[in-house]
Amino acid sequence: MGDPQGFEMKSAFITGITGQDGSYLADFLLEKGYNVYGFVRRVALEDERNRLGRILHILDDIELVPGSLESFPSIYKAISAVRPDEIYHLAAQSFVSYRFEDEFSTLQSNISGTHYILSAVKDVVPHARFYFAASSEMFGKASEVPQNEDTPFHPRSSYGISKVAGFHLAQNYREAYELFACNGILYNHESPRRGFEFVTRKITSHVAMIKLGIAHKLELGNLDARRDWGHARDYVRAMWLMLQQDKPDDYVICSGETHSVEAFCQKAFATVGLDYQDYVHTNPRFYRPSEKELLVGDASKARSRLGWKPVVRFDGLVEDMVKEDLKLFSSRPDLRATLGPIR
Ligand code: NDP
Ligand code: GDR
Repeated sequence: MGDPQGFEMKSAFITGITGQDGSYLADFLLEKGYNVYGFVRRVALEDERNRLGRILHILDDIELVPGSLESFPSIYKAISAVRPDEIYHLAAQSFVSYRFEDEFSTLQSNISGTHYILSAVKDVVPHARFYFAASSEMFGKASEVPQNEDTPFHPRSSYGISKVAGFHLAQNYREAYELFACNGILYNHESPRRGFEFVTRKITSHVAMIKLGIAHKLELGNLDARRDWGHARDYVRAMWLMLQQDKPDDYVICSGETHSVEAFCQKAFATVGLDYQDYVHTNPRFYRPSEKELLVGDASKARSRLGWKPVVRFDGLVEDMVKEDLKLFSSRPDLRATLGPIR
């Protein structure tokens, strides 16, 4: 597709565009002048308000293509119709669950979905550039701290295993078929668009609801668990930078510092003038099996090769999330009822 001056606009195909990262990436690419296409489940198109909430503001500027990660024909058809220059494969079952019943769907969607997309890209647009959303969960029982691109993988959840498989699929398509395929090994990144089941958003949504008097306590699992947290807006910029290089490669993207869940609570409650100790309780239901290893990354390679570094630091992230949740729950107190039991 071209613009009136004859400048060739690039097209980007994003799987997972309805999620946190996909929505920020779409904002970012639109600002750069891309034609943006999003691969979405058909049910999402029938329930815009609930399922397209993160991209409602850009619906007129993007094109949505229906399909599912479980269906190779739908993926092949979508990529053939769009013929994108860049593919960002972000769709996945992304919650790290240790529950047995989640194992099958996580492995099935995440591994086969990635395989189907790579295979379609190889056949239809072999010169396109491909990004795979890999994860720090691949390091799992990490053998060193901090982790970098050379740290061996030792995943401890079906989610982590599915991401290791996706990582190797992308690497193999790069080596065997010369696809321009990159893996971004991203550590936790959060934002006001984060799903409510993840710990940061669980905390900030409760801080807002408690401040507004529509909730009275917050139940969490392990308060000593530590994470390397950054802002999603910074991390989608890294995805794009990877695909603009001369050669495809793999990169760790992280803040390089860790904070505990308790520190996140302390900061989030303090932002609205409350003491977290008055509201936070632990519940064994939210504990996970052993999390002894410290996941913290070393993004030196991204810094030197991509010129990437995060702009938003821990305090700014927490404040942004609390501020936006206060606005959200002030205007929509009914949302509390729709949240259900947050994991
Ligand atoms: P979200 O959970 O917010 O979004 C996941 C997206 O995947 C949604 O758009 C969802 O669609 C889509 N999806 C899930 N299953 C299917 C399916 N079967 N068919 C089609 N679409 C599907 O995740 P994030 O935005 O936070 O993360 C993006 C990617 O980055 C994921 O792959 C995640 O594993 C990975 N990642 C995330 C990190 C983080 O800290 N955020 C860190 C490292 C990696 P729907 O809305 O219809 O459910
Ligand atoms: P994570 O994110 O598993 O790291 O996966 P999550 O926010 O779910 O957990 C972070 C840490 O908080 C501890 N925790 C709790 N977690 C949740 N969800 N609920 C609780 O009540 C609670 N209490 C304590 C957890 O034990 C954990 O240590 C995210 C996802 O985005 C993945 O897709 C991504 O790959 C990784 O980050 C990097």
